[in-house]
Amino acid sequence: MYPRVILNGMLIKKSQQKKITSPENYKERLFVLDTKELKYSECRPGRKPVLKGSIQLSKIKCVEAVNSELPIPCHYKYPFQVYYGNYYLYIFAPDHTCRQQWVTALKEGKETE
Ligand code: 4IP
Repeated sequence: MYPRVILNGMLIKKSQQKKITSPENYKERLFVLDTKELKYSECRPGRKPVLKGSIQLSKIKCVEAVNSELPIPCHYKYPFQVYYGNYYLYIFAPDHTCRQQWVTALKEGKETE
């Protein structure tokens, strides 16, 4: 069966710093959640989105909103985390409602996958 898109939108992600030499940076990405995967792509005006990463829902262990006391160094201020494999992917939503939508959709997607 083909995957069905559940939710999509522009969010900001923190680099996962998978290597010791990886930089810490924050990039705006188009996130697409479907019934199988969470994918993120780079979008540039006049170009097709370029896929940068994907996480199978079956690999996701936990999804939670993050309450941080620390200043948030990007312009979207509502973080949530996706824990999968050995990594934490930090994603920032523009508002509380949007964050809640993503957290709920990811939890439901993970359960029904
Ligand atoms: C990259 O920095 C981007 O932030 C990548 O994000 C990120 O990959 C890389 O982290 C990080 O080194 P530069 O663009 O300055 O090279 P994106 O793939 O969205 O472009 P992740 O793993 O977060 O997708 P490492 O740890 O994978 O190198």
